[in-house]
Amino acid sequence: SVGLKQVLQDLIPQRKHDILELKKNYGNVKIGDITIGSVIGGMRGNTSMFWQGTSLDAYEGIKFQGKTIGDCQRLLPKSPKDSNGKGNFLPESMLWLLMTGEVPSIEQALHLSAELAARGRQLPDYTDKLMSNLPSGMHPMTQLAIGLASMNKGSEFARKYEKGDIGKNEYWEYVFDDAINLIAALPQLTGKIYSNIVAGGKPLGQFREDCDWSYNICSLLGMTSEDSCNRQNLDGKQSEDFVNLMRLYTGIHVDHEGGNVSAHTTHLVGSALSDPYLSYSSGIMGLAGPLHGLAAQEVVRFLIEMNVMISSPQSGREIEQYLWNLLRCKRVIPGYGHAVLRKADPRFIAMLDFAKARPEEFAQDKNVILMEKLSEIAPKVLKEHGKTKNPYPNVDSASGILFYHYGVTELLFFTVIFGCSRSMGPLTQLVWDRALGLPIERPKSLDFKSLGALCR
Ligand code: FAM
Repeated sequence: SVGLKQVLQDLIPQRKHDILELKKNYGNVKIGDITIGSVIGGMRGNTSMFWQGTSLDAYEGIKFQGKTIGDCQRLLPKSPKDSNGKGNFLPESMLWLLMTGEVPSIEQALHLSAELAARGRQLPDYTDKLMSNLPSGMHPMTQLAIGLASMNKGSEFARKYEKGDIGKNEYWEYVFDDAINLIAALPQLTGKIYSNIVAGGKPLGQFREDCDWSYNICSLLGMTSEDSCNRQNLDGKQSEDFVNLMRLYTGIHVDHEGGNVSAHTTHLVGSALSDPYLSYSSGIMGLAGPLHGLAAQEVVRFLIEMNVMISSPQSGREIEQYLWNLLRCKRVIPGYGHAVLRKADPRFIAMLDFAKARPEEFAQDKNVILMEKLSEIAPKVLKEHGKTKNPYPNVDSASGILFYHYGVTELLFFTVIFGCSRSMGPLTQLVWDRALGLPIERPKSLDFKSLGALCR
């Protein structure tokens, strides 16, 4: 079938059987020990979540249903409209892979893309009005969380649950419909937020039902040479490159295992049977934190500030000095370090490769040059400093500065684009959570007294 829901319908009985078997036959198998260190240390090392779409290896980085970024770039269908065929895969293909575990055919990917475009044509009236009336200057991530939470008014799952006429076995179907509607609405919602920030709410571009999800995000930001006001006067090639940057970025930021703040929050809130809009809106609130999704903005600010202070972005000695000064002031080097990874994030490398493949475009961009140079110098400095467990660049090291290059310069806005992409992984898991009948999450907590008792 070319229909994602139908394919899931066929897959679910087997997976449900598998999870019941695991519970029945292996429910008491031990996975690891929980230490006091992990209880007071952000639960590091506690392997305690079920998450199917992606897995994260400290050295290999992210895998999407077992496939590396390189595999995905080779295997996942691209837009047939790409003029040179060298573009990035469609995030819609990635969504299919996450949901089903299978690489979609081009027909399946395009069918899903068309479905998202048909459902995403316009925002619900009430959300549109609400977004138009938000106070100016409101943080873009607050706007996104509000917009998403407001869409719970149209939640199929919440409506059916309230009526009391669905059984547990059917939950996933309505969660699926909400999830697809939510993802479909993100280009319009993102465009609305951006227009609130830069144009007093005046639309910046057209939504095209015959175009893919990422193209519509770009058009509604006013960043394509057709269909939008083309705020930055990008020529045809730049505009095509920007759409491909968006496909690349939104294709590889979809998910990063279950334990990160945005994914975990979505899953936790959803476990209380809050609908996908409320669940993902909560995830977005977590993504807004500076140690999580907001880091991309910090990196851009950092690169711009450093370029003012040094004589050239190629000056290794001055960069090194700048970093040491920062560390002496007990500040972190933004874009470096990771809670799980212990090597350069392959998502960073994919973004860097995007820039390297376009030497003429980026040759004069001091910030992009510095971003690249920094990735050679910062790991050496952090290793010598000796505290950071992962001295290598993380995902946020490159992405923001590439958007900045093309003219998206409103730093607080970057995380909204992250939020578009990140919807796909956690919402996939939410569908599977309900399909597999996973229960409400309720870990046990300990106070000082009980911890003390364990130490005696
Ligand atoms: N610069 C300087 N010091 C750093 C550092 C960095 N980039 N990364 C870690 N450290 C320090 C850290 O502050 C801690 O010091 P204290 O013992 O004095 O508290 C020590 O090294 C050990 O930390 P860790 O175990 O290596 O890292 P954590 O797992 O606690 O934290 C990060 C992980 C990502 C929060 C941390 O590396 C950081 O703050 N990095 C800079 C901010 C950033 O780039 N965030 C983006 C994360 C990204 F992947 C995402 O989620 N979007």
